[in-house]
Amino acid sequence: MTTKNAYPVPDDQSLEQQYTWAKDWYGQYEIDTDQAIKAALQVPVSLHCWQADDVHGLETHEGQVDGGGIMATGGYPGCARNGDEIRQDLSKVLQLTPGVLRTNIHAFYAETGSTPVTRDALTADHFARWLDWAADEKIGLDFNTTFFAHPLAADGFTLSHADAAVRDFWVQHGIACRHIAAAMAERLGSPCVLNHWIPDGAKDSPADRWGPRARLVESYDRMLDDRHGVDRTRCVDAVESKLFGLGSEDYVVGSFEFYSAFALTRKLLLCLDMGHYHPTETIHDKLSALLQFHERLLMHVSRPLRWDSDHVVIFNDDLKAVFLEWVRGGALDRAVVAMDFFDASINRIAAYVTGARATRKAILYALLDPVARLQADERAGRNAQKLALMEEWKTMPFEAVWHKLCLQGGVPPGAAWLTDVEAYERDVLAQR
Ligand code: RNT
Ligand code: ZN
Repeated sequence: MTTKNAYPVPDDQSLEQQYTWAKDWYGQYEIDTDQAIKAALQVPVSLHCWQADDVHGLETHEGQVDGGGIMATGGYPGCARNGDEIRQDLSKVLQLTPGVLRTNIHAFYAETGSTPVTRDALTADHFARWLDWAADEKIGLDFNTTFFAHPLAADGFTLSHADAAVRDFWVQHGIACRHIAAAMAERLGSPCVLNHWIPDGAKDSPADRWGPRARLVESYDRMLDDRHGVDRTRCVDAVESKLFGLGSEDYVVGSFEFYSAFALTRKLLLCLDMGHYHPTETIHDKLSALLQFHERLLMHVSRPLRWDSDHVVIFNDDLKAVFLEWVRGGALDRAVVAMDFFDASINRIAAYVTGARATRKAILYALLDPVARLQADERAGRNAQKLALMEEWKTMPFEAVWHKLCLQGGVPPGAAWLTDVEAYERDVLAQR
């Protein structure tokens, strides 16, 4: 063991020895750990930009309007205050997280200088700095319409609003964002997923659940009309459902049923956020059902704690179950993975890295699963053997393979990345 810092990791030689042993052990079950590492590193994970600044956005000139139930709690020092600081933080996260990463930005992270630009008039020029940064980092960008934190969203309705003028503003925002997403894809040479989430809903006992949903269909259809000339191979529209939110406890217009049917009929990507269901409901069982009909699914990797709390993602049973499902169905290439959480109560960079590394870890864990063996046992009625093997798998020498993935991905193994984050906190965050 080297103990040159507070977060010791085994030396390179011990790591190599451990890996050789683990490789052999998994190999006896016909699992190729080298292959698993290679495949796990290649799955793109889209890093959300909004953990860096507690989902504030950059529209300072318009004045911040809260709303939509999106609120990071906590007051840990070091919050990013502008686009440059957010990008600086994200670059640090990219350095400490293994594998292919992208970055996911929200429309209200536009940088329009001293000229206020309304959301329906945004263009790719307002994201020039993001584009330059992404090109520099050699990563792709994903994008999101921002239908919250705005005076025209303050009464809880946007695309489904009863007032046609309000709906129209948001439709125009959607169209503007679709053009921006296509431009991002063109510039960076990789399709851009444009996710749409709206806060629309009612706190209590709506007398009309039908009108808003009918209007929502109509608004989206206008927004997604191909006559706007948006190239769908570049801008990949996704829609995200939700069960309830702060201020929309009784009724959410864009519910799961609404969007599953809508996405299917309009050939859109359906987005499943891990925190958007009943408190005891998890998403892994939904995959094999939805994927009979959908080509791909977008996942918002998040962690609900008693409610849609957006806690930092950790390597827990829910996360493992989700990626195991993708792998057991031979469908990992149909998963579109994006992170969505925000915690302002701890070091924000550590929050990012913890969540992103946990996500990559769960992908690797799933790729080391003895799927063929488990499924053969099940077919043969050897269910006790199947269950016992699933249990044994939880204590296989996974750690050694994870360390190896980190080394191959060019990032520190173990907890050593915390040394970097602590230095960054001292030198950068504490100076803000
Ligand atoms: C809200 C959705 C949505 C947002 C981001 C900021 O409940 O999860 O994805 O978290 O768009
Ligand atoms: Zn989400």
